[in-house]
Amino acid sequence: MPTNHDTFLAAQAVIPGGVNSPVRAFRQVGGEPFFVARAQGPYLWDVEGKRYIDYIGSWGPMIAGHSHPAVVKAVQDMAAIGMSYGCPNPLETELAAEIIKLVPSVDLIRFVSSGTEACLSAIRLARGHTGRDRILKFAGCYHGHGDSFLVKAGSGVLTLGLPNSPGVPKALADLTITAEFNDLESVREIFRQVGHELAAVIVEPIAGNMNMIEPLPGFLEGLRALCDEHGSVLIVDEVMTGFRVALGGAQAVYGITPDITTFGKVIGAGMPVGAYGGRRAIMQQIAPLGPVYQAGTLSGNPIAMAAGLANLTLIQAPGFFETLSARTQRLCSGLETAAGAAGVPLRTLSRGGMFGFFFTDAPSVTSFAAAQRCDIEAFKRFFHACLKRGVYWAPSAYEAGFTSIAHDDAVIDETLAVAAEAFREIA
Ligand code: KE4
Repeated sequence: MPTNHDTFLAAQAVIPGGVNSPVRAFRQVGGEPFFVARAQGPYLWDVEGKRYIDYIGSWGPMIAGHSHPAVVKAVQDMAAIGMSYGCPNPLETELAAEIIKLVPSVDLIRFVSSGTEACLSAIRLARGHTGRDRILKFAGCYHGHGDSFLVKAGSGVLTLGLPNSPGVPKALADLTITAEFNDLESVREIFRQVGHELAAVIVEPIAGNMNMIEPLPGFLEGLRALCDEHGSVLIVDEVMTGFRVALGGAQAVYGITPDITTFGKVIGAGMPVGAYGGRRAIMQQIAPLGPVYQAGTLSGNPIAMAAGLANLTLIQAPGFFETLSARTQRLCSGLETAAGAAGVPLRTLSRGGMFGFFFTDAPSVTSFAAAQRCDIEAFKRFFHACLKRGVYWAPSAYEAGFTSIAHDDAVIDETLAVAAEAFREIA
């Protein structure tokens, strides 16, 4: 039986860092990543046969649990009659209609193959629609690895401590202005100075790439008002929060109406899918209807569409989000209780099937700076103390966590028992 270490060495011989996405490399937490052999429900098994309770779920898509039978059947049935056509197929229309039904702000939607592609396409569309070049994002937020976004980005960029990525032309990076999440005054000031030049504001409605930080009351509403006042496009990046924090996404939770919404993860159920959609007046400018170009060989891939449709059917089951939310809340309150019993300061929060926890005694964490002041070393120790006991959190203090409907009460109880031991170990 191969070891994780040998598998990692083999991977490093042919793949940069041995991984196809940097955050998987355990660089922030230390140690070496394990390599997954198979997954089922809430569990991963590594190549050595060790089982983990998985709180990443492929970074969000696996909301119904790994290899849900309905999703697997949809993929198998579709694969048997075609893998990819490069021609339109009815499933694209079905999935588009399903998303539009669930997200009223979307009149038209275009499928792509990743969240990155969705976000960079949305920015291009906003720039084409307004004729403006500048965009505004928030420090610590992550919208994929498109050049315009690798400016004070979150997720893996933050994990690796890369303020900005080399290779992004300065002339392009200079067109990206960053403000502070939850600091509406910092946004107002930028609009005062260059509002007439801003093509778009792009925001994660719940920041999930600097750990998890919810919007303060009035923050998202303020962005909407400023965009209306200055003729800028409001892009709400729901790649992570879409169909994850609520059936209608974060925009349903906070009552915000984007001009464009980006999607990913859950709508593909683990298959490569992203999407961007929004108001007809904007979306109809996308080629071939309009002049803003965007294309993709595998966009609307039938297997990915079938998987996404199966996932969206599963999450519309009666009580799905009520059950998912209740279990995630129980996980978080149980973590706080266990940490408190060990004298470890911990704050948690959750919304639907998304959660975060911070090693801090601050009453709450509502900014990127506050997230960076938390005890990262304590997180690293806790991460490994849990990992060796079979519970797998995101290998970075700057990521959110994800539950699935397969994380039943017994799985939550097992997790909390492991966490209690881990908190005692690190106290
Ligand atoms: P992808 O290109 O990775 O499919 O999506 C980019 C993206 C866009 N917008 C938001 C809000 C996102 O969270 C992401 C990707 N999320 C990270 C996890 N924080 C993906 C994990 C990884 O990079 O390996």
